[in-house]
Amino acid sequence: DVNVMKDVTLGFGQALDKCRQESQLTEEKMEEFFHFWRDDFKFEHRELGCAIQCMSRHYNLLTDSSRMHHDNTEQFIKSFPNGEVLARQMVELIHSCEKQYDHEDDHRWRILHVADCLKQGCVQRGIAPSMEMMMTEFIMEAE
Ligand code: B8M
Repeated sequence: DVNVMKDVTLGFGQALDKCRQESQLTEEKMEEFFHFWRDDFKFEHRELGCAIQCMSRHYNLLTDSSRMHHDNTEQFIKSFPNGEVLARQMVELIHSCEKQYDHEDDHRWRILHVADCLKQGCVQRGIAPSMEMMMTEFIMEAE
């Protein structure tokens, strides 16, 4: 549900600061990770693919071939409140997105397309958090 995705996004987003430098993702290209859920967010900077790769590695969610590590990703999602309700669905969604872009040899571009595909899949399934929810929670956590 949307609350689970909100928590997973904020948890995953914690790694953005660590990954900014190595990915060269400037604040202009992405201020905070939760902007991912904005309606008008554009998946066009390879630097974002670099950042997501770095962030996924930080949580040990990638295999040696820079594909999703299924078990670790399932456990990661389950580590959030009610995560068990979405974990399998998310892993399946990400995997189907990966298959769609398997021809892309550049890991960063592929990961960027997979992230876009994941977002669209979440929107279709009604589990995408609204920007209002994301911002409210983000501000509450900062206080
Ligand atoms: C891994 C679940 C994190 C969900 C957090 C919200 C959005 C994050 C997008 C990252 C997309 C992960 C794509 C990595 C797949 C590599 O082929």
